[in-house]
Amino acid sequence: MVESPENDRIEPVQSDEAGVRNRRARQRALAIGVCARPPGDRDPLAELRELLRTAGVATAGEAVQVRPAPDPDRYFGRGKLDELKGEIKRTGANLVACDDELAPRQERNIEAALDVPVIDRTAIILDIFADHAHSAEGKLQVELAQLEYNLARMRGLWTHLERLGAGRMDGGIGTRGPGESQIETDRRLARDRISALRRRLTTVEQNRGVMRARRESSHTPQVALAGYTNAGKSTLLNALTGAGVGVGSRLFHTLDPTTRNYEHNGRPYLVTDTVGFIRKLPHQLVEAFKATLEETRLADLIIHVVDGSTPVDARAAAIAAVNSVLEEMGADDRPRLLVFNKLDLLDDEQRTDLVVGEPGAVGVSADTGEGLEELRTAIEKAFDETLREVDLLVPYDEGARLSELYEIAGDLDRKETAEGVRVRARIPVAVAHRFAEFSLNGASAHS
Ligand SMILES: Nc1nc2c(ncn2[C@@H]2O[C@H](COP(=O)(O)OP(=O)(O)OP(=O)(O)O)[C@@H](O)[C@H]2O)c(=O)[nH]1
Ligand SMILES: [Mg+2]
Repeated sequence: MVESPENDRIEPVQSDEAGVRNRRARQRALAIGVCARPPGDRDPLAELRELLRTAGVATAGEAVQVRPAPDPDRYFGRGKLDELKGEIKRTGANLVACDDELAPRQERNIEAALDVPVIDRTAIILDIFADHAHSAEGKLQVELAQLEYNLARMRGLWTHLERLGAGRMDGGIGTRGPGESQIETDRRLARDRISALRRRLTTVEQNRGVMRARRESSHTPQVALAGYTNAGKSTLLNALTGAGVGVGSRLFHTLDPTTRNYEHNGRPYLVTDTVGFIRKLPHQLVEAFKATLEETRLADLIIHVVDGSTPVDARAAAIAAVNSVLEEMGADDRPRLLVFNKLDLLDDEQRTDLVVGEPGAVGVSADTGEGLEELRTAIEKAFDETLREVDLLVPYDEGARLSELYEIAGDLDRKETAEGVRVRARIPVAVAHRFAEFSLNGASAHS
């Protein structure tokens, strides 16, 4: 289907219809990547294979070149590109998938040299996001990111997409969503569309802000789960709160934020699960998902969920990738708690290795429930510092203030006296002054 982007109509990104998935499965990719140092027993293209699998593309073969940096014109060196021709023949690959984002020039040159379509890491991730976006907001965000990506490639796109389509009949990775309409349009129309999408997203953002403000006024601690895709964030949200959020062994299963609450020692906590991060996460996505990621940026506490069962190298890379996305989002100043998940997959020795050098980190298994109580306690402790003990005497005719206290403090200790209700509670420092007039210990008077 070809959409015309000139109007303000926001069409959802085309979802898979029956059969599309099969067509895509016929795609067999030769996965390529550049390594700065010899890989040794590392598996440098493991993640790219996983991304391709999630996108429904089979990996037919792999090629890695060790060089300090990719060649600016051809990504690989000339000699290595020649080798790839033989590799494509041998493996029957009908697509080349590159582990890095390619400059349009690199893409064109590889295609010219190998005569098969080339897709890069960013296009694959955008395609997966397009596939996994369910909410109206998610679809708008993905479409915006795809348009931004395509706009930068507009000059080459005319021939590029035609060739992609011709080489593979129809459908397939890199041709869905706005990609199709780009062929018939020009830069100006694409820009108009981008502005329209941005306007729509601003409205969504404002609505989200209203909801957030309502939650904030209740002073319930807000916890955000952040982490590499597939670390087990959604599983952990379900385990902590009993929510029924979808879980999947594919990458980027969750795109829309979900917030649920749980209670611990009488105090409610709000937990938000949202989109996972990845190494070299396309910046167009971080930009487009701003509203979604806002939940993380404004959380009182960020729980950084790490898959403890991944090999140490990949784990360190995943942790670093998450830290850098948090930084890019401007969330690196939020209090953070490191949580190693999937403990059930580890033996005793591996469990010990995990927490060495990570004091304060908590180990859990979202699957078996192991460590969840420790995690709840660690979360409670993180908020403890923001609470103040107050001792109040609330007159009987101040019933409304008393219910306000209940709402804020959750658990409180009350005793009826002749003058009023004596209340001992722990309330957030930020609101303690609101009850100063009832204070018996004076503590709430100076906040
Ligand atoms: N063995 C084991 N598997 C787990 C555990 N937690 C999650 N998993 C599995 O890991 C995979 C990913 O889990 P999700 O909860 O979907 O991960 P996520 O971090 O939400 O992933 P995205 O939404 O893609 O970012 C699923 O197959 C889960 O069943 C755990 O504690 N132990
Ligand atoms: Mg998830």
